[in-house]
Amino acid sequence: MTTPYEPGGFSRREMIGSAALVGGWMALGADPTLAAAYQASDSGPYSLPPLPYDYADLEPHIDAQTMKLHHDIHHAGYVRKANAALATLQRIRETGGNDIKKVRAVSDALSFNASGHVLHAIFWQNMKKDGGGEPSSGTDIAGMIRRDFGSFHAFAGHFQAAAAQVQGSGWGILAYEPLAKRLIVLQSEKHNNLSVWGVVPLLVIDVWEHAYYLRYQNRRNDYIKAFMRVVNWDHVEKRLQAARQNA
Ligand code: MN3
Repeated sequence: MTTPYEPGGFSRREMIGSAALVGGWMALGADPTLAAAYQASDSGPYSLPPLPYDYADLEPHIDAQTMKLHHDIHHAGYVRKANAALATLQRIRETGGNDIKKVRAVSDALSFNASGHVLHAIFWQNMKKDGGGEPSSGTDIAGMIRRDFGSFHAFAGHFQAAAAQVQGSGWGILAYEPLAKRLIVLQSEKHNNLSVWGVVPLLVIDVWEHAYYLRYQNRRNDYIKAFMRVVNWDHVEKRLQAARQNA
């Protein structure tokens, strides 16, 4: 398989290891802030990256208890299960026999959990204390948002509506699509449905209930507005630069 997105700094083995995933290494790009998420741990190629701030730093917009449970329990579970799926597939290849019939189910688990890991790793970095507002004028992300959506206001309305209208659990995603070289807004159901192959997520909002129910209960729109007040646009700009360099 040839791909126009081959990033630098990866061994062939590492690339093959994660190229099986939807968006795995492509989503990483060359963004150094995500490196900790892709360090091998004892149980496989993925690790839970530390939060880049304290649990309470996003208060009052995102509460500390939600951050702790979300990162330490939910995200950790995706990491563990993604590593486990890869290990199970390796065992199936080695032992063969009747276990080969489990490939469909384990592939499903790999896609779900590894995609969950990728998106959460980006999500934590996408937020910061005293974030929000609009990207600084003069940045590429500000210019491309204007070019591809008309205005920041139009983008924000589209992005928030996409997040609000996710059916069930999922994500709103601002992504760079490297073939058309433009920004697109996507929804994802669960972690891995409704994507476009090859896109690089730049800004992602988790709209699973575990991301907001403790503070906002069923008021998803209030949580989405709160998220917009903690967006780390400097990080989104860094991800865009990395995605364009590696496209
Ligand atoms: Mn989540």
